[in-house]
Amino acid sequence: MKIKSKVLVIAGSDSSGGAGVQADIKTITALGSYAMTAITAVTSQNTIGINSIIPIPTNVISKQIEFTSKDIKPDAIKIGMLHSESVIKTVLKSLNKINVKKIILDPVMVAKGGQRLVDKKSIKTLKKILLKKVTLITPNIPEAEVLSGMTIKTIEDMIYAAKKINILGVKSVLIKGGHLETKKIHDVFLYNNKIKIFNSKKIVTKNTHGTGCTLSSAITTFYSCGKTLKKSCELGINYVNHAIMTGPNYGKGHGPINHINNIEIKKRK
Ligand code: PXL
Repeated sequence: MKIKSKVLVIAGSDSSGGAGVQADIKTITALGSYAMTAITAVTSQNTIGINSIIPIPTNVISKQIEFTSKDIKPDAIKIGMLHSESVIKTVLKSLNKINVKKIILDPVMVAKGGQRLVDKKSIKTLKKILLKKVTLITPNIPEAEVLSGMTIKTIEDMIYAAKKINILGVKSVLIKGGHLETKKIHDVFLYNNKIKIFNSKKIVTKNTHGTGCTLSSAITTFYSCGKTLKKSCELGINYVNHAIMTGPNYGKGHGPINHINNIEIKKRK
């Protein structure tokens, strides 16, 4: 199989392999592209919870981004866990040096088990300086509430919040509706002042660890290959839904999803 594109991931490591950089590499690889990484922090965790988070020094983060990209230029960048203000500032500085246009940000705030992955100050900084650099942001409902400063209970609220986040300077917004108590899942996509709602079946399972990381990586990969952002979101959502449906049911807590579902689907044909 020929490699279709190159994607740089700036994110944290998840030792359990279901989320973070591990989910990103698996997703990008399963979708036929080449993954590179800049690790921001190392977490020790399993499907039940997080044991520790060790930050990587900011000069090491910038070296990973700049030294790698100088040699192999990424077609797109996916950003995940940025746990502190200094990390956000460092990442922005490096992004300004490498001139890559397609940047997707998953504004990671808390893990599935409820533990905080970033400090409070960093969210303010992310809103203030990083969003202007970003092509698409992919918050879930709690993250969209923090970013927009409003409570979200309905699809109309999601649309209003997307508009509020758009005004902060980010070009497009995909708010994931999985946390709302609706029959189906509705993901709200705002781009060029237009709204598109993606509807999916709700899959009842506790095994959803890493869905956010996986979705943003899948979207970045499709987008890096030249698909439109709207099509990339549609294909990314589809990929994650299949990954949830075929999850391996590992661990005693929130287990991982099946990143190689794409390969499986092709084999069956
Ligand atoms: O899913 C959010 C997330 C992102 N990044 C890292 C994580 C997690 C959740 O556990 O560990 C490194």
